[in-house]
Amino acid sequence: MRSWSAPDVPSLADHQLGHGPQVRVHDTASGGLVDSDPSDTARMYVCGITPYDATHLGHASTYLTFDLLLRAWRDRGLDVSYTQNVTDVDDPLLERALATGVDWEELAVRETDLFREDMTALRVVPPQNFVGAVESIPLVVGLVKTLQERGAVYEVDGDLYFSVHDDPAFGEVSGYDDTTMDALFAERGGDPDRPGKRDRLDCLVWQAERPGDPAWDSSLGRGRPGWHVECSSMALEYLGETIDVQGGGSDLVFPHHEMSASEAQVATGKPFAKAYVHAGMVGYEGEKMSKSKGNLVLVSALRRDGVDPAAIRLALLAHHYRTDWEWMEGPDGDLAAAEARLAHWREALASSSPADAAPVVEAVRTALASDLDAPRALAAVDAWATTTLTPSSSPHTPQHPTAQSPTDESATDESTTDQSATRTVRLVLDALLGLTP
Ligand code: 5CA
Ligand code: ZN
Repeated sequence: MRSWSAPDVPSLADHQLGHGPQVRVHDTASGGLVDSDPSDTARMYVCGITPYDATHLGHASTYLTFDLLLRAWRDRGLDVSYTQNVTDVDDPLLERALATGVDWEELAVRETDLFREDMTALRVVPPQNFVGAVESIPLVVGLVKTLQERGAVYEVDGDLYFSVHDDPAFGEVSGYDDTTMDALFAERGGDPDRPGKRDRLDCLVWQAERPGDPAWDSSLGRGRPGWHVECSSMALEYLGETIDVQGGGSDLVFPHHEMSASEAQVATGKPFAKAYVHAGMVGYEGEKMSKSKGNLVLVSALRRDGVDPAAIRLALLAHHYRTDWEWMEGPDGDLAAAEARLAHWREALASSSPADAAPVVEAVRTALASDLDAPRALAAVDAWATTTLTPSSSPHTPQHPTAQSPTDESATDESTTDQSATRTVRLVLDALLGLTP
């Protein structure tokens, strides 16, 4: 399906600032930091939305995490091949459509459109492949057939199940014990108690048509895809075997990422991903922000209220991606803090005697390459702004009265004095943090 329009991402290397360091990210499977430094192209699959309600701040925070990774990789000098799905047919979407009397396809189209608008407003770089589940049914069927050939699929009353223990590595993504897996499987859409299953954890890959549900003809019979196999089939199709990063929120570690990795591994005989990267959960009013609970702060609602999208982006980046945190409102809340921070930066960026930018370039790059430490990167910009605005601090470089505009292409030496320092800080903010204050 159509992706969204790409923000312009400048290259620091094009401005004589070289490339950033090797990027390290936390891998859930190994429990530690891994070097993610493919030789030329980094391949990333990020689990996309189920479009039955608009983008909330939890979704936005997860997609910003992978936006930072993409920007850090590009700054490193890599090309990035990025695929993201849209689960445009699944139980929660169909249930919401039924409950609200809306056609499920219309609901999916409407919410996906809103998601695109939100991502555009937040300056999130779009995936090259933004792919719906419905349009991927042939891919799912192909993968299920391969799994059948491997003897890893069986039937229960017309539905097809993947036998998870056909993957010797099953369990290695989450590292969870059997009890935890069983509980989470039941909680997150699985059916451990269904009679006829060989193992409680085996997951549905093809669901035979149910009365009233949408279904498609296929060589597997008339029906619709299971959830996990949707993501493994798309990742294999668009990115190939052993991708660099499989990403999503931490609520997807099990069963979703465990199952999709095992499906791909049984099909290919190779590891699914080199790193499984998970963003922490954003909470609100004491609980995980979620469409099913309805405790949402929507990006679109904030935008409608006139909130600057840069402030939303900054508020989310102020939390390290791996921590769970809660969105707070009011004068001491997240948005107010981000707005104050932006105002401070804007004041510094307007100063005629900016502080040296070199430490900002170095600190932001180092912070992002160290497991996407955005809070540390933002602190480096704060420090620059404070130094710039402190009259008694070390002598700032002299002003050059003709190089005022950050878009003035005539000034080419970015690393030296005066307004080129401002220009360099703007470049770093734009290229690495997606902020154009
Ligand atoms: N369509 C599936 C993935 S294939 C899905 O989980 N959709 S979703 O709409 O429920 O979530 C979209 C993305 O946002 C997922 O990566 C999910 O892990 C992440 N997410 C959902 N809720 C939160 C939250 N409260 N905080 C952070 N990330 C979240
Ligand atoms: Zn997924």
